[in-house]
Amino acid sequence: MRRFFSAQWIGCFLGLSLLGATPLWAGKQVTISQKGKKFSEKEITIKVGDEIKFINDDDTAHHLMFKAGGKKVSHKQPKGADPFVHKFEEEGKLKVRCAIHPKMKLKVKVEK
Ligand SMILES: [Cu+2]
Repeated sequence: MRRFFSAQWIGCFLGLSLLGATPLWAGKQVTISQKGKKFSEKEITIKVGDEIKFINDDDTAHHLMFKAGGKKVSHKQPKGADPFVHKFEEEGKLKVRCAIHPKMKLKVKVEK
């Protein structure tokens, strides 16, 4: 019987990690900034497992609000606050809004 984890495979994975390649199973990270009371994109498409890093580049506070994977996310981000990173684990469409500025909207499509 052939073993699934052959020495070649292990060698290959080790080689990739040594080269600093992104492992196939790791999601990517997309940065969205908030400036001029707008998100830097109107809509984005990401994959399940990807993360969005929200940055507040404004002179004012923002308050991120969205529903992803059946959970409500509410994150206040004052001026100069640390970035907020969220990992999207489920497929679907959602809207990210700001509780303070109703005109701010970002459509997010999470694909498999
Ligand atoms: Cu805002």
